[in-house]
Amino acid sequence: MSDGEQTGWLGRLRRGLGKSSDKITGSIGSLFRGRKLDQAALDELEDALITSDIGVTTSAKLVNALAKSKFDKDVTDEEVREALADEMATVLDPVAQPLEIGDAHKPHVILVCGVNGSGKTTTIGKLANRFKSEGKSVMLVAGDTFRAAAVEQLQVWGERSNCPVVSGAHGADAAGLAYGALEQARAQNIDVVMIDTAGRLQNRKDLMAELEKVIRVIKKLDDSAPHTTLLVMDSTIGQNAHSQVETFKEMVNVSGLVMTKLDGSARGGVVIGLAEKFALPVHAVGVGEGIDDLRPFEARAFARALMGLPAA
Ligand SMILES: Nc1nc2c(ncn2[C@@H]2O[C@H](COP(=O)(O)OP(=O)(O)OP(=O)(O)O)[C@@H](O)[C@H]2O)c(=O)[nH]1
Ligand SMILES: [Mg+2]
Repeated sequence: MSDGEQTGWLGRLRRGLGKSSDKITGSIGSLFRGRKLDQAALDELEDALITSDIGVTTSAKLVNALAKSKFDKDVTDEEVREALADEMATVLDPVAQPLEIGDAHKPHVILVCGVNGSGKTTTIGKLANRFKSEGKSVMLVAGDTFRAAAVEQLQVWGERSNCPVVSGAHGADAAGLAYGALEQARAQNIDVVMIDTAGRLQNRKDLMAELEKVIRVIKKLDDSAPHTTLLVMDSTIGQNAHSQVETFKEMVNVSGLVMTKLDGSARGGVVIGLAEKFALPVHAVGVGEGIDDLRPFEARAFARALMGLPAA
């Protein structure tokens, strides 16, 4: 691995995925020490993938694909990892879609939802910084009006990225706040409006209703808004991610995912299962708490990092 790769984005991704990768490659390594890829080996490999949060269906698919090319052959641990990385990249490739902000809508409204602590506010801060560096004007809306710390946290990110933050009085109606902000953004010719929302537990019907109301109300100003509805997911939750996506999809028209906390998560494999099950675009991944720690999701780089392989 070159120095540039160590310190660059791929190096960070590799370090970030280190725990997930150690978990999977550790089991593959112990399975394939001078061994034929027979049925027993395939079964054990499938189990190892399932326990790495890749999911039952996807693990079976990956193992079947591997069996096609390598069954009954002597394989090394590295060959298995290379072949799996290729298969994973094939699953991930269709969902690896960077978040594009076109010129079609001004402002382009991004609604950001997800359960408590998933990384919504942090992701908004990181995205704001990215959009600003691309020369766009950005407005942030503190839609979590109940938690004072939530507003302050967004304000800190607003200062860091030099973006105005619209907030309301404590307990103010989030939908009304979003409506007012959108009016302001139009008057000021703002390019991108990002609406932060309160952490929504799946069983909190009132909070879900609030989210629906925000959408209903902003549609009164622009019936095509929100143009992007991001679901921010904490990747450390593993398989629970599936039920979270399902619940949010029922409530709002989720247009894409951001997977956070891939650094330090041992459960990064979940991204592969989600890709296969929901086929939702994965716009970006969070690999740290800093302003630059949000990266476009790259299928091949991710798959290889997860398999502990150097970038191809
Ligand atoms: N390591 C790491 N930490 C992250 C990442 N994204 C967010 N965090 C941290 O996760 C914690 C929660 O992030 P927030 O952005 O406050 O999450 P939230 O979804 O806005 O939370 P609520 O507003 O309480 O619902 C914070 O300590 C963040 O710094 C990431 O990609 N990696
Ligand atoms: Mg928040």
